[in-house]
Order: sequence, then C-alpha cells, then structure tokens
Amino acid sequence: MTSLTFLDVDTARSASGPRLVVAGNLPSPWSEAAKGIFHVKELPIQVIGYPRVDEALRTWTGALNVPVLLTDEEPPRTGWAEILAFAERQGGVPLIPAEPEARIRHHGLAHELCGEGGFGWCSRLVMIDGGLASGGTRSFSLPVAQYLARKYGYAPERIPAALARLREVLALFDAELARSHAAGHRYLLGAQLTALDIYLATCLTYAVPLADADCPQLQPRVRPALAYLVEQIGAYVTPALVAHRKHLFETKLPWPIVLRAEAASTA
Ligand SMILES: N[C@@H](CCC(=O)N[C@@H](CS)C(=O)NCC(=O)O)C(=O)O
Repeated sequence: MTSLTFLDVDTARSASGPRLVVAGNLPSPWSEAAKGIFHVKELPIQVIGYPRVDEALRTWTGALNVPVLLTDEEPPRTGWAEILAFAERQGGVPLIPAEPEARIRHHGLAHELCGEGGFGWCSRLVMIDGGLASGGTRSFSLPVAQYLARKYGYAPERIPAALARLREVLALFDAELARSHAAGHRYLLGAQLTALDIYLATCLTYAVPLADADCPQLQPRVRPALAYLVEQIGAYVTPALVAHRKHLFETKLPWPIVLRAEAASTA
C-alpha cells in the first residue's frame, strides 16, 4: 500500500490539499525522493507526473522545474530541504535526526547529493555533455541537451570537475555506509532510516542499470541518457552502494517506480 495517489494534470489543477508535481517521464532523483519521503511517512499526497517542464507549469505552480510541492495557502516549495521540512512537519516516521549535530551532518551530506553542484546536478551535466559532444547520437537528444545546458550551468570545461565530483560523492557515501555498518547499523546515519538514505537510493537510480520492468513508464528517448551516465560512472558505484539501494527499494520505497497516472501518458 502506498499513500501516493497519482492524478492526471487536468484533475490536479482543480484539486486541493498537498499536491506534489514531479517529473513524469524519468525517475529524477529529486522527484523520486520527494515521493519516497511521503510514502515512507505514509502521508497522503496527490502526485502529478508532469509531462514536461513548460510555461504552463510555471503559470500553474510558479516554478520552473520539478518537483514542486503545492499546498492551498503556502508558497510553492521546490527545494529538497523545504519539501522534506514540510513532510516532517506533517508527521509520520521522523526522517531528520533530532539531535543538532546529526541534523547538520544529515543536511550537509544530503546537499552533496541534491544541492547545486552535487550528485544529481553533476549527473545532469555529464548527460548533457554526452548529448552535445555526440551531436545527439548518444545520451540526451540534441534539443533536450541544448535546453538543459542553458538552464543548468553547462560548459564543456566543467565536465572533468563534474566527473571528479561524482566519483568523490560516491566514495564519500561508500565510506559513510562502511562506517555505519562497522558500528552495527543498517542505515547511513545509524539504526534509523533518514531522508539521506532515500536521497542516496533515488540518486543511484541514475547510476545503475535500470531494467524496463523497474520503471515501465520511463520515456524510451531518455533511456540512452541514463545508459550514458552508467557508462561514465557505473564502475565507481560500489557493491555496498548497490546493495543499500536495493535494500531500500525492497523494504521502504515503492517498487517498481511509477512516474505518473497512466492516463497522463505522453508520447
Ligand atoms: N529544485 C530541486 C532540483 C530540481 C531539479 O533540478 N529538477 C530537474 C530534474 S532533472 C528538472 O526539473 N529538470 C527538467 C527541466 O528543468 O526542464 C531542488 O533543489 O531540490
């Protein structure tokens, strides 16, 4: 059972209550983590897998990328930390450590995954580069790569640093996991699951091979971009990281990955 209810875009426009507008075509780490947080907490949330980021999304939500968390009264939330804070306030199992030092560490590490310049961000730069450098024959198609390049700080000379950062973040989380396991704990920051485990699992979805059955609604034209990223960094995803992601999806997160209400499917 999941507390996520998938709505199509038209129904969602006239809905009220908390609504989470997410990437509808691919398992984007930020969108999947936001969904995972509500699911783990068993907090009811209406989820809208948005077909593509466009002017209509801006007019509706006031945001220019996804995820966007809409409530009836409060400003739209688009950042991972704000979305997490909102969910935490609603209740369910706590996903942020209560103790201040642990909380600071949690958010610092989460920023390595979800923040500007972090794992998700650098993954995207590398996928953009794959498309641009190959004239769109690999990774993202040329129009998609060009669109994302303008929007997310792409420059070819930034790619070596982005790849180095990806390797660094993977090594960092492998070491965190090893330290926690050595202390007899199951999760990254100890015996309790935190949002950090969810961010790691959803970021790693980009870095491990994804079978059709794992995410049946993945748009076929996005598949080469994910495959390209696996080619670039897959070798640095350690067996321990793969196993941690697998455990999270087997025991905590919805599986297979659902992106949108079937009716909202786009070509
Ligand atoms: N605002 C998010 C990051 C969201 C983000 O980077 N979204 C990307 C996911 S690939 C997106 O919407 N890309 C599609 C687009 O910009 O058109 C956060 O800071 O937590």
